[in-house]
Amino acid sequence: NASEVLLKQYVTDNASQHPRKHDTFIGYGTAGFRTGADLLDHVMFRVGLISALRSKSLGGKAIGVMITASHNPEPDNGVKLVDPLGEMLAPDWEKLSTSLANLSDDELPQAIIEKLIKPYSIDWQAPGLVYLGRDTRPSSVALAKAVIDGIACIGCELIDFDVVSTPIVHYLVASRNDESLGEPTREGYLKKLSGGFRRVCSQGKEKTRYNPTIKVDGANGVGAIVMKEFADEIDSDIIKIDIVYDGSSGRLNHECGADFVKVNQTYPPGLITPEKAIRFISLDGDADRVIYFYFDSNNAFRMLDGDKIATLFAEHLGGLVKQSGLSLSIGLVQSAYANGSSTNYIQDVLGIPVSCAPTGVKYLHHEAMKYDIGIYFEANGHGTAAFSSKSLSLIKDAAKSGENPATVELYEFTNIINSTVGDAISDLLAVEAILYSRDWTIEDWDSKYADLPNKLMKVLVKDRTVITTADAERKVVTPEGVQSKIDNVVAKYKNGRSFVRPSGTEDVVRVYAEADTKANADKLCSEVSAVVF
Ligand code: NG1
Ligand code: ZN
Repeated sequence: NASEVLLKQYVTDNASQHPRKHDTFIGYGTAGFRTGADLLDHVMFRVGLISALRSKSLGGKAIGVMITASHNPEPDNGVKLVDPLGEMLAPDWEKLSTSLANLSDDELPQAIIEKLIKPYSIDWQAPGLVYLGRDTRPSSVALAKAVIDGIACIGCELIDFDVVSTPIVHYLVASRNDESLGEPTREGYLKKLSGGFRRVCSQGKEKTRYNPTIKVDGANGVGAIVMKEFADEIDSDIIKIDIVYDGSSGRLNHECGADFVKVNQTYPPGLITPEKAIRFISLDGDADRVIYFYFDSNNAFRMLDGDKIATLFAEHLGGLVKQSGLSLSIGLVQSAYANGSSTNYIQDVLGIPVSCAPTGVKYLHHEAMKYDIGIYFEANGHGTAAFSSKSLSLIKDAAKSGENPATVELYEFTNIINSTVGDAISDLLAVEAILYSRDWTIEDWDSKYADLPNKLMKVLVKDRTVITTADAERKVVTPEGVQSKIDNVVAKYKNGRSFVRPSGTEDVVRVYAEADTKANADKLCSEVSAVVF
């Protein structure tokens, strides 16, 4: 029909501005499309098309597009789509995105009709809305232009938020589609989180242990920019925020940031004088991951990762729920990378149920939604507490009278916490508010349980897809026989645990091991790698 002919003509004309210049296969993985920035121009144009049509297929609801390669090196880039509730893209559209991204320019126009317009009965001339954001990578500017061209080709409203963190894009999309979540502007985000934080941190009696000074490692990325906005918004009597790796000189994620600290289990080398008694906080390149660290009285480096943050959230929010007398279920979701000690602490000491989901926050988020308050974190510092709409309205109503301080505080945590997705700065504010509320030092927090020494290795293989797993990635299914060999090796180690899985974001296989000592964890990790490869 005429409308289809017209659309095909538009796609043909505009795609020629963003031709597919190579035939490297690029798939929509756990973090969207992610690879070298120079391979992505045509993918971005197509993502523009897809995002506009996704919005139109959902009656014009806002859809998000975020251009970033997160913690990966600066020359990489990537893009992911955000669905209307602020959640990750629906799985069928992930598959469609992969298939459309890898077609030739000639095949594309007809495929848009056959794979999107017809099966989803999309009126491509109906209204649509896309929210666009990008990180600070130099390549993100041109790649954003390609997305914009794709959106314009379909004809769809676009709001471009320029340089912004990934979690802000999730918040903006979610609040645009559900106004009870807050005002759908950057200002609205800042005001909601900082307001809750300020109110919690000006309550209660004088603090004797909590030290309101923090040093934030912005990974030389957008996190530094957003953190600066919060520092301007929050009175320095409440918290003193010093930002380092703010992007003024060093390269993005280079020897700094949350991934560097977590993977190397050390502090960024540029922090020349490790100061005692200060909390250091490393964000990643798009500000959705956060890792705490400090130097203890012996000047030893101590790291508090996503598992430590998750347990702190669980302990505090769990306590507030009890004190408020509200009937709300609370649970915690981890991935296989969670430290065994954290799992034991949450289950045995806190008495809060724990479940394990496959790597990737979308799986954790999904599992967390089974609770009224579902806390989930990856060990690498990506996570949040997801409040169900039932819990949000219950807490809000109960807090109105102001009678029970625990209920009021719980309500304020629903403002501080970006419930749509892991958000480094929101998590940081929540951790600080909890430490303040409990009048804890970072040592107090750290002393709750001791991490088992662990090791994470990357192994380069010819074809990582030969390894398949089950049981939330904790057991190898193929190649056959590998799992029993791993079991035999693990059995030799005290507190030993190890697993192997193909990465969803890099062309490597990851091997994880933990054991009673660091030397044993390292040894177990090498032994398991040797068994597999
Ligand atoms: P892969 O590459 O699938 O291991 C990594 C992280 C995930 C998640 C994704 C998305 C580890 C071990 N894996 O996934 O937790 O954050 O990247 O960014 O940290
Ligand atoms: Zn990230």
